[in-house]
Amino acid sequence: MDVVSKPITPFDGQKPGTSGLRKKTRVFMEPGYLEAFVQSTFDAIGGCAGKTFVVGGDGRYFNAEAIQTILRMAAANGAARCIVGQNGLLSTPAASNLIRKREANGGLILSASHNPGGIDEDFGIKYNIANGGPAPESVTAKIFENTKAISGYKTLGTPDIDQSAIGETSVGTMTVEVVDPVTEYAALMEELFDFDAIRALLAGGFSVKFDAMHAVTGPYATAILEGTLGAPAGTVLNGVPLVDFGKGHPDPNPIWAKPLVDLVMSEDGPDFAAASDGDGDRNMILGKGIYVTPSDSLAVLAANAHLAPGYARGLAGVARSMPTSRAADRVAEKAGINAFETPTGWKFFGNLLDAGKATLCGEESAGTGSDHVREKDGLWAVLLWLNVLASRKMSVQDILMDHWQTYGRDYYSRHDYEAVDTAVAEAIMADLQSLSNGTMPAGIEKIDSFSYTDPVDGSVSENQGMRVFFEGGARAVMRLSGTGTEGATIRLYLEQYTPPDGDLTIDTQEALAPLVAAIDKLTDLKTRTGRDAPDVMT
Ligand code: VG1
Ligand code: CO
Repeated sequence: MDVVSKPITPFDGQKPGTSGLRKKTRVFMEPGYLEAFVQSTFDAIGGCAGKTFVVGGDGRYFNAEAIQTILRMAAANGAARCIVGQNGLLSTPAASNLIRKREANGGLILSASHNPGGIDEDFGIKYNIANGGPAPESVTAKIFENTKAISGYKTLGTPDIDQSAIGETSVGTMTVEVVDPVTEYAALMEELFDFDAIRALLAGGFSVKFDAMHAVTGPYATAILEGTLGAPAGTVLNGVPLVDFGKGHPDPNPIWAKPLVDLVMSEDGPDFAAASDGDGDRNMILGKGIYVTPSDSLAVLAANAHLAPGYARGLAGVARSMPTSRAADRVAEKAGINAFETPTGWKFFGNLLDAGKATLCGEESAGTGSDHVREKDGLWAVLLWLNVLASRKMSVQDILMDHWQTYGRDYYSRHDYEAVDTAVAEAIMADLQSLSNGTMPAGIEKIDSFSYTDPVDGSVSENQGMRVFFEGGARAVMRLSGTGTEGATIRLYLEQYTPPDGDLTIDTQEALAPLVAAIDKLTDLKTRTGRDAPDVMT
């Protein structure tokens, strides 16, 4: 095996964000760019000698080429085996599952998630550790340090492998195993859920639509929903993964999955509908005539998970990211189980799940998951909802109303201001930071900057977003996105609690309008960003 060492100089800005490194695809295609990050990663984990990695991605433009590069580099760095999804495809949760099931040392996942794909759109890569979860900050910090000092990378001069052929082949002395991306994941789902009950629900005429948005979940949803569970052909929409996601934003929210929302709001819409994102870790849940906010979905699932066989013994606890509404906390409190509030990003849930402190986790950004893997999992959330619906024999709307009548309702919305001038966005955050140290303006109880101490390893993560607590219980959170590739994205998270005997059926944006006005008064957001409305509201 002739290892080739190629000299290289560091690239600026290879700092992993909320979920790995994301850049414009053309940036990743610059000679040596991907290689510099991959070598820095291998060096950060103490090399590859004798190790096994899982490699796959969401199938976007440059996915297949990046995999060939990674395989040659892994082999040159001494890895023993790489397990690769057929045609380079692995959803993020399926990759997490494979890492765990096959006891791999880690994995490289290629995705920019919900960001569009294509030569002029976005690409991304992240490293997951042996527990199947995103590398913690201690590892990503080391990777970033390495990228600043890198002087070369190792590769081989071997030809590309055939990613479509299931079975074993080799790259240098390393074995490459191409596996069906769906099989092991589908088996795991069957262990967790009452497939017979879901089958009976569907056979009884309960109608379902799942929008895979031309992203990675197509093959998974088709095999499980239409195959194993017997949903009629056509249940899965946009089920064929495309390198450019059919030119869409594979982001399962009411803006980017509008056709699906319109469908459930129509007269003859399905009883239940859902969508997933580019890499299959997010989910959007809809019922006939209703959109379930991700924060509510987490709370409803926490209250009902015991109805699924995999969670029949109850939950150890529920964890949510800080900007996610406090609806899940109310369920945890009533059930007498742990509730955790972590910074944004799935990597912060790993320790809680590994330690058995939390069973369900969720983020307001349409991410829900459990201890079955160490990533959020879109299709899992859909199947858990279907299991709950099969068991409770109620509509989505009735389940939600029943939930609010028990726990009260946290009216919730996120407003995004995209591609804002970075200096302006940073100044808005800095001003909020200084406000937190002064006397509180009228109507505001407290402003603080969220900092998290991991209860398992004691690591501290500071500056994870500004929180504004209003008198009367409303809360607003502001933070800058760590996944964007252009300028800054300001995320404004708004929530207002109404108790069970309050008005539970107000329009969400109407319920939150006073809060929006108060935040604008506090930060002068609209004038400073030059926008009269957010780009996206979810
Ligand atoms: C966003 C979401 C966050 C999520 C992250 C990765 O991050 O807000 O909740 O964990 O994306 O999800 P940010 O920093 O842009 O707010 V995914 O599906 O893009 O891997
Ligand atoms: Co995603």
